[in-house]
Amino acid sequence: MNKPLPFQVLTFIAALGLSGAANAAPITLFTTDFDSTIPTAISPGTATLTGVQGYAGFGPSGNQFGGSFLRSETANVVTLQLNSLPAHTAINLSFLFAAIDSLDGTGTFPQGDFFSVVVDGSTVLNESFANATPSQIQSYVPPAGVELARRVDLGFSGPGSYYTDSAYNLGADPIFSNIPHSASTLSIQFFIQGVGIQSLSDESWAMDNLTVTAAPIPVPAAVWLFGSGLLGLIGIARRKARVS
Ligand SMILES: [Ca+2]
Ligand SMILES: [Ca+2]
Ligand SMILES: [Ca+2]
Repeated sequence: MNKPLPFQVLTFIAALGLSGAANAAPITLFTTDFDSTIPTAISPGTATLTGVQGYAGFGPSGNQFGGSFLRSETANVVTLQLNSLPAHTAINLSFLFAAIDSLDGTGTFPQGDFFSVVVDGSTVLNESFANATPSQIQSYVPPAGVELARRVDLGFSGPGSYYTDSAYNLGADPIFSNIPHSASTLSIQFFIQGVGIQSLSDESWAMDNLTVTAAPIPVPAAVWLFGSGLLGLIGIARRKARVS
């Protein structure tokens, strides 16, 4: 009469299989609020941690500008390099973006200000941002929920004139979700490309709350079959126990 032990063992094994199959929550690969230090995974170039000034409080609950952020001049590249990543099939990128002062959109000062995000050499975003005048052309059209503030004074140079500012929750743009990626290393570059750099007192950009998550490898159907097979065995064992 040793049926309780196998039943418990089988139940335990089946539970392991089922919990594994249900474990589809994203894995956090990297996250920082830029409030204390620049993480070693980031090569900032000339970008520095700077108080967020008037950007404080913009953003959805739990993901708002605050403390300090990483502020860059144009023509500087900020690189995030992650290594030894767990198995995954896609990544999600989340960050707040500050378009600071007189960024010139698809303009001529000197060649327009296009913000780019490049993942392992592939361009995910390359759009212009315009702050200086209402007549400038901004190529970036934010999906619903992405724009937090547009052409208002949030600090830095200004106020007013050419020095209005804008804020975006770029992580809410679907283009940053489910980016196919499975390599064990990940390199993400952020920059406003520039020929003829303009100074920080003229225009700049910044990011806050940078987070990278990954979709884990889906549990193969075989595991489901294995788990359901075990449940079947448990049923047989219980029926046999009742018969005997
Ligand atoms: Ca911050
Ligand atoms: Ca410019
Ligand atoms: Ca400003």
